[in-house]
Amino acid sequence: MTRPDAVPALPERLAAWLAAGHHGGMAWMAERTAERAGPARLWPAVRSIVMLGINAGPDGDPLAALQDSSRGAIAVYARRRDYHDVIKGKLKELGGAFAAKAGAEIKVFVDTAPVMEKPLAAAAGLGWQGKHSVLVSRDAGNWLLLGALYTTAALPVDEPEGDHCGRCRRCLDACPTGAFPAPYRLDARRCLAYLTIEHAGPIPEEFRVPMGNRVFGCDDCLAVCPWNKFAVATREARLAARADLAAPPLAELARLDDAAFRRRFAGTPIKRTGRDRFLRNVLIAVGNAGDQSLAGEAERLLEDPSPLVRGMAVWALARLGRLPPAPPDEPDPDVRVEWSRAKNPGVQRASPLAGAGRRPA
Ligand code: B12
Ligand code: SF4
Ligand code: SF4
Repeated sequence: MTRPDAVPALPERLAAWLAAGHHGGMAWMAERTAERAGPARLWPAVRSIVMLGINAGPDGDPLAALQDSSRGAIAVYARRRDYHDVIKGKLKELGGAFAAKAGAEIKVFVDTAPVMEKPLAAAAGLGWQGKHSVLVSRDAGNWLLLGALYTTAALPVDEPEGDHCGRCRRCLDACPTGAFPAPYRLDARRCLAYLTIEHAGPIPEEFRVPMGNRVFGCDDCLAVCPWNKFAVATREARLAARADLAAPPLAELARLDDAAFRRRFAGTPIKRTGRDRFLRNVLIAVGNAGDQSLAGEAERLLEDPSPLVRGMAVWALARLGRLPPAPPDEPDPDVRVEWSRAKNPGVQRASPLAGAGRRPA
């Protein structure tokens, strides 16, 4: 439990992150910033904040899927039912009982409003923000997922948790794309979680090879944290991992049309990207797999109605050394660029991120 004004530095820190452009294309992060950094601006009647963390720990090695390049690696949090629904249900239950007993008003949020959940959770004593910026708990490592309950009741506050990262920098060194310009700072534009989930267009070329077979999200910086030694698999039945999402074969994923995508990922966080963005990611993984038996999947997707998918099919086939002649009538300019890059690999396309955030020394 904490107070709405527990972290006075929030407006300044959020402003610095946005000013550096580290939010990339997440324009919604730059909207309602006063409310996001100031809980009392979001709801003037709020007097206390209860932060909740649910243990969503994996039941095995979270990075095991990276070892098999013929399969897609999906982040731990997305291999199961959408946590937003699960946590919101629990918050409503808890909040309803609390409101009735305390005679206070409540509002509950799980990413449904401008709220900065990690610093509030740290202020409420759930853990501390590690150098990868994610909340680390002494008990659950960095596998807690968070939710917030704002209330008009004046509650006693908890002590904030101190920083226990010490000299460790494993998460910073594990990042395959150098997304941390400094400890505690993340440049989302270089983060594979952002690029595979939030980013709408073609993934900038410099990140395609480092993506490997990650088709949705990334857990590398989380998985290496030594505090995970105290973590256990989630005991929440509604967050149990779905076996079919642990490491699905790329050949299977490459065949999903819109309806099959929605059927397969209904109720999971993966539905967020939509089929075309997901197939974009799958095709990059196909290119990186180096497996000629997957070339047929990419060839078929050269004819896909989505330019995003066609463009990545070109890239995948070029990487597999199986590029056919370019069609004379490609209508989409982005796909034409992919063809010309693939045919003239020496010509470097300027990255929109050139110079943005380097791997820390
Ligand atoms: C936007 C967002 C993203 C973006 C940007 C991530 C980011 N670090 O900001 C992207 C798409 C990249 C992303 C990725 C992931 N996300 Co996300 N994301 C969010 C979201 C919606 C907002 C985060 C935010 O406010 N960012 C703005 C920045 C400015 O805030 P900040 O990260 O706290 O930054 C702080 C530091 O810069 C710090 N700072 C600056 N200088 C200094 C100096 C010192 C000494 C210190 C201590 C701090 C400090 O001050 C800032 C304010 O606290 C939250 C949900 C929510 N509403 O809070 C989920 C959330 C953070 N995500 C979550 C998860 C699980 C992930 C992924 C693990 C998913 C995955 N496996 O692919 C990755 C992790 C990547 C990473 N290393 O962060 C969970 C994290 C749970 C936890 N234990 O903390 C959250 C809380 C969702 C939830 N409800 O559980 N995410
Ligand atoms: S989620 Fe992956 S890409 Fe993003 S910061 Fe962590 S290790 Fe780097
Ligand atoms: S890996 Fe090390 S530096 Fe990173 S959050 Fe964990 S303890 Fe902190």
